[in-house]
Amino acid sequence: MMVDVVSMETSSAQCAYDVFNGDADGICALHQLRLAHPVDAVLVTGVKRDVHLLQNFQSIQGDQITVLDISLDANIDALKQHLANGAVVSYFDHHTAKKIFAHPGLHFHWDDAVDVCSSILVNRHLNEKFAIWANVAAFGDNLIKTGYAIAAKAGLSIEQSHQLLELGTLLNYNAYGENVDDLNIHPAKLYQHLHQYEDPYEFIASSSYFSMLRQAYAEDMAMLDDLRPTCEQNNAAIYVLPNHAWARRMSGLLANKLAHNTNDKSFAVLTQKTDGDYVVSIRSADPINKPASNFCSAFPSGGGRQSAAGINRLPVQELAFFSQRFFSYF
Ligand SMILES: [Mn+2]
Repeated sequence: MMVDVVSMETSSAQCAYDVFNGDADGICALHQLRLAHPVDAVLVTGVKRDVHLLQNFQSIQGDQITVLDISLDANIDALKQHLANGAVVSYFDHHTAKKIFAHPGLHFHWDDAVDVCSSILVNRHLNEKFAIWANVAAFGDNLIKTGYAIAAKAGLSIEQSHQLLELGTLLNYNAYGENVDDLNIHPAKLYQHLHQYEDPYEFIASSSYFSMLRQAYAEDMAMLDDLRPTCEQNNAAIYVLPNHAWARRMSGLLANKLAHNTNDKSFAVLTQKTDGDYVVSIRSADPINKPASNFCSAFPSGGGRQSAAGINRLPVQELAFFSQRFFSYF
């Protein structure tokens, strides 16, 4: 559970809740909204993959709930409960929302276009008042072309665009981990600190959090440089990462980096969870003939897309079986 009661009314009076993904997009979406409309709210957030945030607190009649950058489908039951309690919900998101329904208490701002993120939806809602933070978020959500397009429209130089790209990358990097203990900075703390800066360049120039993240990211990246595959054949390789916080922060980045650097090899990155089992990321070098999603769906907690897929839990005793199947498939 990652409820973060950072500031809470002491009575049972009505409350405001700001519920946001702990990544760059979630933080920049809330930052823009609260620059425009300051509210003293309870902050509810977590690691990037912790998207079931609406179930983490109870609401009462008249509560104001703002939800940013987490899927409606993943929160449908809790959302219905909050609306039934009489809460008013403002929701901004770009993830799956197949279960959307109409309700007088629900204000839903949604677009799943490939060049949209939640911060861009908030930016539209605020008539581009703090567009530069949507720019940071676009870079953070890996919408690189969109990020450069927003920067060009704002007349930013290449140097200025690169600074926003680095900021987005670092805010996004900070959200990766199995739980908040793996992170360099708790996302609620990071948001509160960043919220003091209306100008991202001032944050880059003077925030100790920014320099801390820059250094941590460089150190984690250096750990990847020394990694060698645990098992390797002509068409495929398996990397097994140790049970360390840095490995849980970097596993997704490693899989992307390997796939980016080599296009004739498929990869499996296995990261040990705190309980000893593995999380698996697969990248296929031949997504049409050897889809990663097919390989992963043969495992109970597996799934994903043709080029990139994963297994949420691979029991440690199935490692040899996994390795055999992986090399025979790829
Ligand atoms: Mn997002």
